[in-house]
Amino acid sequence: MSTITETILDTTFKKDVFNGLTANPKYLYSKYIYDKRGDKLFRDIMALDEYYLTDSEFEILSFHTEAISELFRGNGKGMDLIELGAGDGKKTKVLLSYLSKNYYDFVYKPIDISENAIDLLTANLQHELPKVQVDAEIGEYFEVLERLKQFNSRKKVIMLLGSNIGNLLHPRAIDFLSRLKETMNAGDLVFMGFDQKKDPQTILNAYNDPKGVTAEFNKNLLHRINSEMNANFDTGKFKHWEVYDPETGTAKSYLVATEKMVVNIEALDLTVHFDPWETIHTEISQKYDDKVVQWLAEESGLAIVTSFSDSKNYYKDFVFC
Ligand code: AVI
Repeated sequence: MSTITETILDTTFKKDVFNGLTANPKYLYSKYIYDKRGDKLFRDIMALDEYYLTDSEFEILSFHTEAISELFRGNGKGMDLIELGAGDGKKTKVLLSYLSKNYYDFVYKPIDISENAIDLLTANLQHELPKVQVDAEIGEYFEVLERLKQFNSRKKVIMLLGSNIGNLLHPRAIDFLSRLKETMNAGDLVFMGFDQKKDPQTILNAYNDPKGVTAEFNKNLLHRINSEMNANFDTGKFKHWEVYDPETGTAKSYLVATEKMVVNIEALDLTVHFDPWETIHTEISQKYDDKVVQWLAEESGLAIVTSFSDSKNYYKDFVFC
């Protein structure tokens, strides 16, 4: 890479886009989908009938509120409920409401990379659950995890809902879980959602809805590059494509160029050539079974305490210590 290029690539986002679009095959990281428009599209996805994950986890949290809250009870000094990737908090509110009504001494610490998501959530909680003490943080999980190490006197429960872990390949998931483990003291817990392997058609439908919301969500990567890096992607000439491998449990999203194209990304001083039907790999959404979760836990030094599933066995929340 020349010195001029290094000067231009002054943010991680720019570096990642440069590396991904000059690679063969091309790729972009799904974490960059989430700007204000991406957050809104994800909320729309969560409201889709086909996207069963939200309802399945909502059912688990609603049916097992008491048992889950009992596991969360503090050690007399209260508890910090730290939610990574808090989103809109719809599911978490079930637990927060129970915890606050049943006199649990706790602080809710939602952490999200999106300032917009945190602002919306904080305002909503102030309105709907004013008694809950909220201490929100904006940041990347790994950055924030380092800071979490200092919360060592009260019990910590680290929550990651929505099968967000599924957007990481297994080695990165193990790295992530290991770093979580490093931030934990005796008595601390992790409460984490894992979308389960199921009828492959159900999974494909969830990631390729007929209204095209997921397609628009995926293409938001290109919209963001257009608006933030002065690029000229014609998003209508890319097709959202989803595949699911029932053997590995990996769902993969692509954007496929439907014709030969030349795209200029001014801020990167980069011209990108697409052959017809060339792909950009954009996201993985891993689906799990018990053996894989057990393996991930063992590799990360975590132990499974228990798990909760919905009535269709579509989804599981695991508790680790
Ligand atoms: C945020 N994440 C867990 C979602 C998922 O299911 O992988 C993102 C998403 N991608 C397409 N639809 C939803």
